Amino acid sequence: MKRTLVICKPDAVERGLAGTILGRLERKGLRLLAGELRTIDAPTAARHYAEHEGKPFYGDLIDFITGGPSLLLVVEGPDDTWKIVRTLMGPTNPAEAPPGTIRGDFGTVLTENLVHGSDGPESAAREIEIFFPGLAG
Ligand code: 3AN
Repeated sequence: MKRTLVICKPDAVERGLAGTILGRLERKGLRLLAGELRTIDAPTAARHYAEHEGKPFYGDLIDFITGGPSLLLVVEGPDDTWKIVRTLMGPTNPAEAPPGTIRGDFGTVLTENLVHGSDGPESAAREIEIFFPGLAG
């Protein structure tokens, strides 16, 4: 799987970091295939975060991701591009994200962690289909 979905979340757009995040992906050598500034609606957010349904933070997660425009991206690179993106992002918890990663450099809050990247080849295909039908490749 050479493509993956990236979401610059509402906090990133609000803080003016969407371009910086996209720039880091491009400078790494990944190619931008699709991009759109879009406020994710609740049914789409529920599809995207289906694996988290029932968890204590689920409601807040849906409220947050639907709370303002996100920059939705499909990027392409070599096999396992999803993994390259995850490495650039850093771990979910900004307290554990090393400097040099997106979350390590720009975030302090677990729930407002700037960016989403698919966590495997199946997730990448599933998530691209949710936001950009036909682009999973
Ligand atoms: P990632 O975004 O690194 O793939 P996931 O998919 O485990 O992480 O979680 C999705 C989002 O849910 C995270 N980006 C974070 O905003 C939120 N989240 C995950 N775990 C927790 C938690 N224990 N408490 C609050 N929010 C969480």
